[in-house]
Amino acid sequence: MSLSRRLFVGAVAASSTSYALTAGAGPANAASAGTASASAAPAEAYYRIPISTADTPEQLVAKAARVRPTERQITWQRLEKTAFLHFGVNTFTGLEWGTGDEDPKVFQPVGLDTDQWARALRDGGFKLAILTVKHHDGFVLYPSRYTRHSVVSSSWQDGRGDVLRSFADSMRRHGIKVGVYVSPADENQYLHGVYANGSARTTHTVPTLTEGDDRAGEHLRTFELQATDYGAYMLNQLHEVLTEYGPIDEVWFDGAQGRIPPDKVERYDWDSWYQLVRTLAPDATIAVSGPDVRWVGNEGGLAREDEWSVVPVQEKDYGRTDYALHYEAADQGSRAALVGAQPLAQYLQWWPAECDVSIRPGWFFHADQQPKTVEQLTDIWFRSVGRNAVLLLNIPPNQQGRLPDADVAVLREFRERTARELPDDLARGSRASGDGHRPVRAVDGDPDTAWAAPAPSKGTLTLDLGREQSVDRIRLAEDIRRGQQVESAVVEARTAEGWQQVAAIGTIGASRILALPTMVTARQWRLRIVASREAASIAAFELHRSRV
Ligand code: FUL
Repeated sequence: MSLSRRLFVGAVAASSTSYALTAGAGPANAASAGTASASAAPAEAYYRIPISTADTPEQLVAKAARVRPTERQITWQRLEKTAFLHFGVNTFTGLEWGTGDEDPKVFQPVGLDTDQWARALRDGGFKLAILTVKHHDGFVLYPSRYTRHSVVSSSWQDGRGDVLRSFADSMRRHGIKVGVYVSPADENQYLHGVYANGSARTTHTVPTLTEGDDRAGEHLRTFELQATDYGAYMLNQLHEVLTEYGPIDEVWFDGAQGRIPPDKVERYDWDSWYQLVRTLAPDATIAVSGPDVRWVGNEGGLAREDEWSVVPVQEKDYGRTDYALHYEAADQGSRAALVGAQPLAQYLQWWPAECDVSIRPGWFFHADQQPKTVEQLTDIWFRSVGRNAVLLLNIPPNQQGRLPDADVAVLREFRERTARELPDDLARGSRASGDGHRPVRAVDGDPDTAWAAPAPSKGTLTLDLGREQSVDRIRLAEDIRRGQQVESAVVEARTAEGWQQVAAIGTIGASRILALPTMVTARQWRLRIVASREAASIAAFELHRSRV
């Protein structure tokens, strides 16, 4: 049954029926899909487009050119730098993957200070932070009604502690959006609960009221969803998190299994989980094992030089978006990649890359490890934010429940350093000319306006800075509301010898930041589109002289 035809029950059921997760099957795509969903939201009409082995290479690229991000993906992409906080029983046992059998009393963050986390992240320039509400060990950082393997069984704060509450309140007070990591793998539920217990997928009412449930008697909106026993456990926890700690802006479903034996893996109820998230947290991107955000394919925080946001995908399990090419493939989106993926791919989808990496060697805090240097973080920033991806940097709280001073200092210096990499934009407000429409819109500093190149694989945008300027950093951006189109471009500067090429690139996407090998001094600069799918829309052509 398609998601859009699942019915909600409860007081507001009627208003929920227009929901459709696979929004790409909208009117514009229906003809080729043959799977039209009349309820798809118009804003998401091009989020994914079906393809088949019958498509010619030209048809494939024409479809890729028509794929567009959703509003929530655009909002997410503009965050640029997001933070991860791995915190839980592992913080106290020294493990990276817990056993599921930890004594909850090991969890003793006696100096928990989430305001300190929030100040450090704000001062580091982070706009969203994701907390490991539950890692693979299954220990839960808020008092869930569905397990005792949580903060309630710790003597810390006499079992009345709630890290998620404290975290969410602090982040919001400091203007930082809240994200949650809820691990599908759950070793405690595997050992002592319902994980992979062989239960059938049946209809569950969510939330499922527990004995003495404080919500009993309330006018509660409920959902009838297909799930196994463990799938329902996840749904009930997601319901708690999304309704009692929201608004939530990113839900991170990891793909790893922890220590659970590979033959004991649950078949996760992705369709029901996604449906609940979409309904209760409509602005949240569902990341990694999810349809909105793609894991870049490594844990070093590094995007490909040419990183595509339009990629071939297949649907697995109960509706999980998966790569059609291997997740580590060096090329996920060029014309050749689209053709290469054809045997497995079902759709071309806007599935942008998120680059996760830890500031320390481990994801969890270990006293003997040190944070990366500002140099290392800046290199990662060039290769993530500067390559059409969002950076997700993990800063693990220590056993006190604080971010270590050394890491906090590095975060602040990292922010100052990236500001010095791209100080004042020397191209802002310069005289812009060129073919196509409104060249001035590439230099007005507004990400929502763009120069429109005249035709596919054509267009030259020339800037006259009024006087010679020395430049060693360039930032380019496509208006991704018009998709990702540029496949090849060059930047040139007019010197005494005439126009000289200073950089040649493949993709641009939401942001492409270039560090030139040497300073180039010129009054006139131009961007030439060499190859593109549809006509390019360039929202930013920035020139900087770094102060590093
Ligand atoms: C991985 C997990 O296994 C690690 O523990 C960590 O949470 C990382 C971000 O994702 O898949």
